[in-house]
Amino acid sequence: MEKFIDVIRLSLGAGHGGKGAVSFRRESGVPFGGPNGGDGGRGGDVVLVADQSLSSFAHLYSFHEVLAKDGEPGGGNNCHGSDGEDAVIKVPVGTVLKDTADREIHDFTVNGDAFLFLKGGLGGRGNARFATSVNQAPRYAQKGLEGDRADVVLEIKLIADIGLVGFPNAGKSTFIAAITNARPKIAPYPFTTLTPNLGIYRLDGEHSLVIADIPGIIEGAHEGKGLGLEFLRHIERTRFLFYLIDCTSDTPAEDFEVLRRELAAHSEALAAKPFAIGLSKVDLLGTAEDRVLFEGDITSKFPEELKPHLVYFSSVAHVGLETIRELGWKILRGER
Ligand SMILES: Nc1nc2c(ncn2[C@@H]2O[C@H](COP(=O)(O)OP(=O)(O)OP(=O)(O)O)[C@@H](O)[C@H]2O)c(=O)[nH]1
Ligand SMILES: [Mg+2]
Repeated sequence: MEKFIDVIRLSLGAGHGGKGAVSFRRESGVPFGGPNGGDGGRGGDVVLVADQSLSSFAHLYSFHEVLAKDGEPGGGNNCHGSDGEDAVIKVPVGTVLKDTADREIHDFTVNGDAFLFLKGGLGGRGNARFATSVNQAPRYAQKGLEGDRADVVLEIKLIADIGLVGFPNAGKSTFIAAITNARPKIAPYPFTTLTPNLGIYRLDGEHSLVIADIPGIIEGAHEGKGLGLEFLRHIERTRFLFYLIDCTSDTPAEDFEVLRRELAAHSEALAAKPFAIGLSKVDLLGTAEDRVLFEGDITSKFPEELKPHLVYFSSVAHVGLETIRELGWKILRGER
C-alpha cells in the first residue's frame, strides 16, 4: 500500500550569487588595458507551485534538502555569469507551507499558484564596475551574496467537499469505492483504513465532488482510543459531513451521537458542519418490502430533528445511490 505522506520537513536554500570577475583587457600593443571583469549571475530562487495532479508528498520524500543552483561567476571580457537555475517544488493543492514554529507562510489553494519563497543571492559586481577616475585599474570585485535559506514544514490538508465519518467497518471505504474513482482496501475487520483516501465523485461530465474516506472513529477517540482523531484535520475543510452508520446496529441514533461528540471534542466547527446520516448496508435488511419495514423502525429511533437527514443505502447492492447523487447536487449548489 502506498504510504500517505501528509507532513514533511524540508531544508530549502536559494542559490548563492556568482562572484564578480577581476580581469583586464589585453590588446596587442596595449600593455595594460582597463578592467573588464563581468558580474556574477544571480543565485536561483526557491519557488513552490501547486499542482492538482499530486495528492501527496511522496515525490519529495527522499529529499531532506532542496537547493537552487548558484549563480555562475562573471568572466573576463565583461562576461556576465549565468543565473542559477530556480528550484521549483511541486506540491499538491491544499498544501500549507509553515515555518518550524508552526507559523503559516503560504496556503496553496489554487492549482498553478506559484509562490516565490526564497530569493537567490545577487551576483557580485565585476571589477569593470569599480573603475573610477582615480582608480582606473581596480583589482577588486564583489563576492556574490548568499541566497535565503529556511527549514520548513509542508502539510497537506486534503481539500475534500465531503468527509465520511463513521465507526470502523461502517462501510466508508466500500461507499467511496462504489461511487468514486478511489480503490481503497476494504475488509471485514475494524481499522482497515489507516490513512485517508480521496475519491472524485462525478455528478455529470462537468461537475464533481471530492470525497474523503478517513479511518474509523470509536468512542474515546479524542483520548487517543483507536487511531485517535489526528486524521480529522483531513476533513476540517470539507463543506459537508456524511456520517455512516451500519443499519444493523441496535443503537443507530446513539452511534451518531457518539460520533458527533468525538468530532466536537476535536473541533466544534467541524461538528457544526452541515451533514447527512447515511444508514449503510440496507441489503442486509432483506427484500425491498422487508427494507421498508425495517427502515421505518430505524427512523423511529432517531429524534425528530434528525429524521430529515437520514439516507438509506447499500454500496454493495447499489440501493439508494440515486438519492445520494441528488444530495450531491444539493451540496454542490450550496443548498445543503
Ligand atoms: N452487505 C454489505 N456489506 C457491506 C456494505 N458496505 C460495506 N460492507 C462490508 O462491511 C465491511 C467493512 O467495509 P469497509 O468499507 O472496509 O468499512 P470502513 O468503514 O471503511 O472500515 P474501516 O476502514 O475499518 O474504518 C466489509 O466486509 C464490507 O464488504 C454493504 O452495502 N452491504
Ligand atoms: Mg475503510
